Amino acid sequence: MKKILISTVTIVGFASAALAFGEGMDADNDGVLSEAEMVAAYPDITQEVFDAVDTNQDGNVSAEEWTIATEAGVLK
Ligand SMILES: [Ca+2]
Ligand SMILES: [Ca+2]
Repeated sequence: MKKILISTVTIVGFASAALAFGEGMDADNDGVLSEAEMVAAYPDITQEVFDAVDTNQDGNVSAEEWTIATEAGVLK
C-alpha cells in the first residue's frame, strides 16, 4: 500500500513539473494525450512515431512519455 501511495505522489509531482505538457493539446483535459489529440498537435505524426512515444502501448501518451519523447527529439 505504501508503495502505491509513493507512486501516486511521484506521478502527480511529475505532471506538475511538466508544465508544457498538454497545453493546447489535451482537448478533453483527462491528463493524457489520445492518438487523436496527438495527431491534432502533431499533424505529421505517423503511427510508427506514435507507437514509439506510447512506450507502455496503452493508446495514450502520458506526461512522462511526452517528456521523454520531446527530450529525445522524437516530438518537436
Ligand atoms: Ca486527453
Ligand atoms: Ca502510454
